[in-house]
Amino acid sequence: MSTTIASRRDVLRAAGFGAAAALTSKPLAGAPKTTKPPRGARDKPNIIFILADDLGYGELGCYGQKLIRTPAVDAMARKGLKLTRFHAGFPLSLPARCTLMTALHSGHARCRKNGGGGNHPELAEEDTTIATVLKAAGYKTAMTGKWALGDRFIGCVKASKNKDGSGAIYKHGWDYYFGEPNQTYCHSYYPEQLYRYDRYGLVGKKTDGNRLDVVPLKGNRANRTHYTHDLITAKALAFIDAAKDGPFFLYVPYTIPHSDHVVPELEPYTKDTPWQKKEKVYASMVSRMDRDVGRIVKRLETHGIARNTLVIFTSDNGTAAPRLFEGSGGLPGRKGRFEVGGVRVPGVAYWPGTIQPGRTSDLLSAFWDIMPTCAALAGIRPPAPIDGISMVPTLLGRGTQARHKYLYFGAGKRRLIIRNTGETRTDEQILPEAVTDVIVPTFPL
Ligand SMILES: [Ca+2]
Repeated sequence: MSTTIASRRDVLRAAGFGAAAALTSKPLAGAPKTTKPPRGARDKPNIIFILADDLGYGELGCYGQKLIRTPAVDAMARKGLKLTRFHAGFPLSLPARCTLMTALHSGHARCRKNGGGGNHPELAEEDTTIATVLKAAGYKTAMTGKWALGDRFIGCVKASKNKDGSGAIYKHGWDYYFGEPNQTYCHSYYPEQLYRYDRYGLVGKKTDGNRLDVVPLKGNRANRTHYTHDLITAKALAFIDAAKDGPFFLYVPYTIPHSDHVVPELEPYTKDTPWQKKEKVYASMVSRMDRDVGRIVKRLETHGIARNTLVIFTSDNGTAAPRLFEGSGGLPGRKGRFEVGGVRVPGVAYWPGTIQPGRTSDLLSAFWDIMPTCAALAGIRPPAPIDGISMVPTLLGRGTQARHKYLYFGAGKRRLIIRNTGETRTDEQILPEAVTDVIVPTFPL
């Protein structure tokens, strides 16, 4: 396989990928796999990454939302760092998550379309994810919610799909999983089953390491007993309880507030709120998500680990909210559009004692920066080449922050290039380095 990767990388370098590669730390043969954590950061902090689904740039109070109440995330922003030019990887879920997991933008990443039904693109086995990197650094790794990057797995109750796919969760660095990995099925909030995987028995009964087990929710579609968002939160909290001695990485890819637009209770938007029903339902979903983000932060305090845990809250693409809420926050475009409003998302980082309260940064940044940021905090070298740049200097407010010249988002001829200050090249000059064959970075273990 190494021969294949080397030859691909040579081809990519010839195609102009060298500029992007130069932004990353390139692994050397025989180089140690660990590096020192950055000054000012605690050694191997816990990391929690909470991802809302389809929450636009303007849907939180701390980003100017006037109607939907989001006190918990607003408090995180007030006590932490608010990014004003942070971007999802793509204006749609699946390719955005691929950029997040692999630190490659959509001109280099594996999955460049959303797919649908039974035809979703998936990760290849040789792709390195954030979970793989942090696991190599000694972290316990968990995901509760929407994986989306591989839904063929052993254990699936649909017999026709009961086979091992290259994007199966258990092949990509996770110790624990709970949720529905299929990005179409996961949008039912009252399904008849979910799935779990717990190869070390961290949260409950140990499971086989190479399959997902069904969690039956019989009668749930009719009886509406188990709202999946609530279950996802409960398992996230259970993992924190189990892994509190750290270090751990918890990825919470919520399915909320994506449609189906349905919620158990309309509070806090009562019958007196002069909105349409669908607007109340939507706002209730966002406020429920916010409530549960608050519960996650509270749980850290309960265990006395808040000061040793970085919590990042963001969303996977632009808004799909009812127009009443002006979810793009005045930006052009929304979910699915290659415009700024399709990809710019809230980005809140909370880490009491390390991130100074009340800060705002306009650093041009995106999903592909998350892996190298986590790797730097964990003291491990990320794979290379990747497109991401560590944001640690911005989080800590110290050190020299490397900067992107541009951010690239695209699929075929639909594309968006967001230039940073000082980048004056035309699209035609940028595109040859921004769009290549799939990159397969090397990650020496
Ligand atoms: Ca989405």
